[in-house]
Amino acid sequence: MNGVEPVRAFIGLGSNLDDPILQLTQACTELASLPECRALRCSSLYHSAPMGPQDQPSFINAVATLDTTLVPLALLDALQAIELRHHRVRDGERWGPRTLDLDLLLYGDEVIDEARLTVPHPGLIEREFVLHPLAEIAPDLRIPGYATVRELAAACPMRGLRRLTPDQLS
Ligand code: A4P
Ligand code: MG
Repeated sequence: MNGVEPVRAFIGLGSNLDDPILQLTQACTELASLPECRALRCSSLYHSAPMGPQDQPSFINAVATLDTTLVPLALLDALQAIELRHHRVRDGERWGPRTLDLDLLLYGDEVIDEARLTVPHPGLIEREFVLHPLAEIAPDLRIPGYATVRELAAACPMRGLRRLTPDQLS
């Protein structure tokens, strides 16, 4: 990383196509080798019911954290480049199935409202498949404008969310 002070960012990972467990495992490795980034942790993988259209496979979700000197839009570019390498197709269906979705959940305590980027991610505070993995790796984190992750997760129903056990990963 360069001389700029790094910022801690949190990334939400999701997949429900083409071997989702492998998609997420590989994506965590790719996040770890991004330039100007130092990967810190990836949560366990979680099995979740689809939010949005129900005629699609269930999802695998996780949250990863890294320290970075990339500015937010450069980090978003890097995340979208990884999505493309995973053959992510955007066909216009909102919340439709995808090989890999990488959402920038938090970038330090910055609040960003730009055409291409909203941070904190708007779904963060109500999605069980984001809050519970995030609570596993950063329970004391305070979401700008809200509460701690621990408090938000405690108030968020599981809606069938399950942490995958080691034998389910192989
Ligand atoms: N964008 C703005 N802010 C951000 C941000 N913080 N992080 C813009 C990432 N992107 C951000 O995203 C559309 C545009 O959002 C991007 O071009 C970027 O400039 P996209 O990835 O192309 O489209 P999308 O993901 O289909 O749209 P959306 O509304 O972001 O969907 P979500 O919120 O990502 O939800 N069910 C389960 N169980 N688990 C899931 O992970 N995911 C979704 C998608 C639906 N149902 C799910 C899950
Ligand atoms: Mg997305």
